[in-house]
Amino acid sequence: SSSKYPPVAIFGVPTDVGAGTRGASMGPETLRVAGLVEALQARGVDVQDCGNLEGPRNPWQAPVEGYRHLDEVVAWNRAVMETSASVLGDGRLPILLGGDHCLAVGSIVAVARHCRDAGKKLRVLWLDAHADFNTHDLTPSGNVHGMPVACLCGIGPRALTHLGGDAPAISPADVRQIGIRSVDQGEKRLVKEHGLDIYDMRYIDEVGMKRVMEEVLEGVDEDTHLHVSFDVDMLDPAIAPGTGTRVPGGVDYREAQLIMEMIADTGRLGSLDIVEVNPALDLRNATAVLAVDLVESLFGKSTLMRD
Ligand code: 6HN
Ligand code: MN
Ligand code: MN
Ligand code: MN
Repeated sequence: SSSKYPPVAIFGVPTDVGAGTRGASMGPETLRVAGLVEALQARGVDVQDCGNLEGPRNPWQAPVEGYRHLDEVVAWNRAVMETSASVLGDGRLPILLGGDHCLAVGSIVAVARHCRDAGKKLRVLWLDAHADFNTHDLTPSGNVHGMPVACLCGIGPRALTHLGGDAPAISPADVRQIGIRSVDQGEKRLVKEHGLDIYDMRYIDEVGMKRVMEEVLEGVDEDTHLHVSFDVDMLDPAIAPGTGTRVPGGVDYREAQLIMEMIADTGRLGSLDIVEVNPALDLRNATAVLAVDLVESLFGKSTLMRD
């Protein structure tokens, strides 16, 4: 095909076991209804839809030792890791349709191993209102979707930190976080201690998204694999109301487009999570439709006259 992108495989992960609000489990189907597959095909991308993974139901329990539903979270993440690994092994670019953000543990563990085997440098772009760097004793909620970055960096329950065998899967130096505006108090201390690179909303306001993305993408070369973990709550709730942990003052439409277009320009996108789409909280599927629009830009659709 004419696409500069590798073939893609999408898979749905219909669960909200890691979240504090029910409904992200309906995310995969709502992204399909919004036309994700057709949008990618219109970009010339070869798309395979692997359907949805299966896993335990949401038991909706209070935290146990600081975690809600840890066994269920681990079961879903194991399935995600296996699927992502097999998609990468097939030479396809995995797109995870969440589901809540705890699922990024499985997806990034698989990507990190793939990069090690292929001798590639991994860079994780974490698009989110939240740092997702909590631990069982810092978390205000016990919800594991607030912990995946910490788990990937080796801080968390052994079942998640060692999901892929060895730990840590990644280093804080591999991560760039964009859109952050809600970090819990203890979490903030831990983030600073580990030197996480956070491009928060204040910084975005001050220097502008263009410079933010230049800094985020600095050093990306032909040996880099970019993993984009897109929590739709990065977006301002006015344009993306369909998500469980809305925080005012988010990334606006043009800023979001610029993020995606500048990532597309690198040609190094290797894997993608689209998480926290919650149709039960949405208005006429606006959030999924916007997510699809942004994915088109991530795959090279541009409003520029020059192409
Ligand atoms: N997300 N920091 C809060 C918590 O409960 O740990 C919110 C986390 C939200 C997580 O949106 O992926
Ligand atoms: Mn998140
Ligand atoms: Mn979030
Ligand atoms: Mn703005």
